[in-house]
Amino acid sequence: MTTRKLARLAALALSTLALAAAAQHKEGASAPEVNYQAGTSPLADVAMYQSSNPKAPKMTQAEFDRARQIYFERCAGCHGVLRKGATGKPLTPDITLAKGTDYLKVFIAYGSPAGMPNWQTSGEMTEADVDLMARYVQQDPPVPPEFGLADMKKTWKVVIPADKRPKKKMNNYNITNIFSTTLRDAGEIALIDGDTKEIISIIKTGYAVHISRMSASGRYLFVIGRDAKVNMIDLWMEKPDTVAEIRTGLEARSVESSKFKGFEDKYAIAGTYWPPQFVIMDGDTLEPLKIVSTRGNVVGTQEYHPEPRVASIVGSHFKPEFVVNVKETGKTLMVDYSDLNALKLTEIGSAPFLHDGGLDATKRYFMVAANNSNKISVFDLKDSKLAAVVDVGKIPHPGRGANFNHPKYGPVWATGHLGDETISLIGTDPKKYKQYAFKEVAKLKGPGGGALFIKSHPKSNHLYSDAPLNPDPKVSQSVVVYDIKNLDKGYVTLPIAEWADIKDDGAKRVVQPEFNKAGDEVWFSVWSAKDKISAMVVVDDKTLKLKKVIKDPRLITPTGHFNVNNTQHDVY
Ligand code: DHE
Repeated sequence: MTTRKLARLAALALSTLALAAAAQHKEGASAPEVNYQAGTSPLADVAMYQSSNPKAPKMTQAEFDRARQIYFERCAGCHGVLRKGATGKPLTPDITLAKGTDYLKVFIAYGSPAGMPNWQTSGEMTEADVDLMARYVQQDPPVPPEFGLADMKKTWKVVIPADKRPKKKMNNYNITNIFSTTLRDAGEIALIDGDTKEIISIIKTGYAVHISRMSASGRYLFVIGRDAKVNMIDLWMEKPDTVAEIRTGLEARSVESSKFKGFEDKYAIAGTYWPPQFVIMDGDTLEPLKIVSTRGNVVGTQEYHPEPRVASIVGSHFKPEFVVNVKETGKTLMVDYSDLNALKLTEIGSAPFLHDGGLDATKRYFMVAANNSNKISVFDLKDSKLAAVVDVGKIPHPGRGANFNHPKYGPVWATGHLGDETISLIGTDPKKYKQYAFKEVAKLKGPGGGALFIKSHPKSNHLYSDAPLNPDPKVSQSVVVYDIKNLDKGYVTLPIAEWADIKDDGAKRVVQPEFNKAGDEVWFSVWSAKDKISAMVVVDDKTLKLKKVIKDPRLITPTGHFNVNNTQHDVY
């Protein structure tokens, strides 16, 4: 095809697609939103059967495998493992075959206003890659293997059996103030002593490790990698280390442990993106006990979804229940674990694209972002029911959110947004502040979109918000702080990356405010690529002045960091 013909076809294709896309997403997604959700998937390395469609353009096995790898590295995060569509559009052969190779090539090369990146013109894919991908998406989507009990058991290892573990704490660390820091691209965590700011140890974990959670007793730390590997780390050991590990699937993001009275440390749970399921495990050994699939029907349309991913999970303090959020179907499952053989599930629908969330200050209400629906769903964990669905800004992203007492509205929970500059405050006290309960009572203005995490602490008068995905480095390399008693005054900016005094040209994105146990320090990661220098920065919460920079060659790509006490007791 000549260049002119290609350009004409591009213009035609883009205008048609822009209309279709605009109908699907009211406004286009920005580059940071797309890049964030289109993260690489560990499924890229999983061998899959070449499922050719006889009507589709030919592909050799080598071409198919290469395209499949690119798909899982670049595309699956938005379009779904089975290409049924998630935050991106569906790409199944019934749709793609009708478009044809040339049309698809233009779309992939130039992108769309709805958020499809311009893979070729941005230089991220070659013309040959684009041709490969245009042919690939017309084949039947290959299905990754399931991962059942037998697969889990093959990967399950009890490194130190429960009866060989220490009977009491064997180290002198103040373990309640340890920070478990994700070293994302190293597949490790760093345990950092919150008192001395020294690294206690670096522990090997799963691929592109994601979050850490604590057992109810505060002894065991659970860490999950994107490859669904769970490490259970005993903080009582002389040198804390892994005592059990398991892979619970092929791709995952969430892990939690049972917190209800009488069930402390009894169970752990991991949710997986693939296969779409969760597994309840023995809290001492990680032995997999009960697997439950989350495939099902989407709230509202009631359409079947073959791969609804498990997003956040929280352990209820009110009942023997895990609260499991199923992303694409928009369903929250209250999983009663008091009898695993007669497992009782209360399924509550709210809005699709449930992602991350946290508890209110009383721990009775769970607030979860239905991110691409621009809503926060609120669940009452005492009565196991939906309390409200609250409209907020564009793509809420709270992490676990932040709780504080608002001078006028009483107790509120806050979320920032990936897609706009606002912070939404939602009232959480239906007794004393009934008129404000579960309503968006105020919006604070921040420096721009790209916010991921927000934090406060019962002992602090401050609210901190990061914006690591903001395109302006001045914004992504700093955090903003609000004085809770004077919210009208706006925010002050802390130049965290500048304080870290890193001499190279890394991205230095400042991510995740996290308090120490006492609530008088806030820790931040300064996150650069794995071949660049990163750091942790500690700020004095009272004075908002720099307290300490932790630099160490072992701190490779630090992102999330979890204070033991605050994670154990859900303080945020
Ligand atoms: Fe996360 C929490 C999924 C990208 C850092 N992330 C979560 C949770 C989910 C999730 C479902 C809630 C777990 C829970 O509470 O049980 N994250 C995803 C993705 O699907 C996404 C968008 C793309 C991907 O490919 O993984 C993604 N996340 C990121 C990042 O790029 C971040 C910024 C850096 C990193 O380490 O990968 C990141 N996610 C985090 C952190 C938390 C998290 C630090 C825990 C927040 C908390 O305070 O609990």
